[in-house]
Amino acid sequence: MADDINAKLASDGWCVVPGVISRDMAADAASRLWSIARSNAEEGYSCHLPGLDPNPSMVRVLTPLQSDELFRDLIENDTALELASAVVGQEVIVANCTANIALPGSQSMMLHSDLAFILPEPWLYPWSVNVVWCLSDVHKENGATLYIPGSHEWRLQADIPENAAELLVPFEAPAGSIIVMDGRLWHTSGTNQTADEERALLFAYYSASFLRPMINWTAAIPSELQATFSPRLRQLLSLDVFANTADEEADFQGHWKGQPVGAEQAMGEFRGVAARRSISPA
Ligand SMILES: O=C(O)CCC(=O)C(=O)O
Repeated sequence: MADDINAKLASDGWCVVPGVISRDMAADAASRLWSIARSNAEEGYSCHLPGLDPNPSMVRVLTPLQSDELFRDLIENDTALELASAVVGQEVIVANCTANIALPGSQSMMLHSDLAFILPEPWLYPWSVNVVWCLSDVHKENGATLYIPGSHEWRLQADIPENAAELLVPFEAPAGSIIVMDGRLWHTSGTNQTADEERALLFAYYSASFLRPMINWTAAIPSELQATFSPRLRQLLSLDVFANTADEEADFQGHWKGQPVGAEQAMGEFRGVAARRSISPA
């Protein structure tokens, strides 16, 4: 990744990378979100979360990964993963993945940082990162996400100034870009003041692998679907047995039940230790 992008991420806590996917692909992804929202509604799940949004003009799609391969490709996208690792460290996992379509009339949710959702204060290190896929053009008038410059340096809730709401500025980017946002950056959704623009964003939220994700992917994704996933996607979603263990350590540990050597050798070794125990009980 270009040095200037990494330097900007480290100093400002965010960067925009344009053209990661084409405008057509972004538009296709946005229309697939609508299909997912529809199937979730058919199953009885509303895409309005009254605890988060002041009105139903924000359409929240909570299951992109489970519902469509395109979003699984985006979560594994090389550019996204490279930037996520540049913020968080080499081993990242997926903490959550959801999308918000802000329709005209949608309004701001509460100010928050994404790291605060998964880790209590103090927020000392950039242990999470949101890669925000712009599936439409995003600008102030159509409800661009608003952030507070420098807020990734706030360590405690008490550091939030009283005039925080006055400090918000929009992330603006063309469809097909990603906005990479340090998990400590305080932000909120904007207000969509346009007559007819839909602002669609996919939030691919990654964290360091020692933090528990917001979703237990093993429980959320049907096992037949999990069986089709690549090794990298399985690792990103923590689907395999080892968790909270660096890759190399998992290699030393063999199988989670022990070293896989076969019953004959394992029983021979076991009889050896059991016999020693009977001679000299611990
Ligand atoms: O939709 C947005 O612009 C921001 C959404 C957000 O931060 C969230 O849903 O946690």
